Amino acid sequence: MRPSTSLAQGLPKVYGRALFKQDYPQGTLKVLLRFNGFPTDGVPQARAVHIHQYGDLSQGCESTGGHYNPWCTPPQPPWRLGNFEPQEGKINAMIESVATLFGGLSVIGRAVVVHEKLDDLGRGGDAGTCCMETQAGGSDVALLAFSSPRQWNMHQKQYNRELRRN
Ligand SMILES: [Cu+2]
Repeated sequence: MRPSTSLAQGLPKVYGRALFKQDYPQGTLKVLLRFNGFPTDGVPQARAVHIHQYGDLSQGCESTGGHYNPWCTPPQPPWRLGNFEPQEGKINAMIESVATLFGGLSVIGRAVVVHEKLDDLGRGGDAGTCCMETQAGGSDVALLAFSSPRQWNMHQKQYNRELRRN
């Protein structure tokens, strides 16, 4: 994860990793989010983390397109990874997702976006173009690519260590 190139001045720059693990096509997809660089002063702002359609980071959030939504009316859209509130400038979270790393609907090659604000779960209108709307003000982007199990194992250990500390 690195700051979007179209990030407005004065917005926090977020770094870190979004790691996805799914052992077989019907298996549960686990997502490990480890980000830092959020403001540590004031009330923490929850952030929406989404999967966007294109893994094109050339123009930051803008070139990642809308939300990756391969199904028309899913009960739980796979692009919505959730809202996360930073603690002491960090997000350290493990979730399960209905997205998949297998087959034609795989999210590999797409983008993970950390938005400046939280996702109001559709109450604010069509979130499909959130890069172009108010949430777009600040976002940080990452490309979903294959990696060896080393990354997952290392970050899972760090995740567990931080959980124990809090
Ligand atoms: Cu989004």
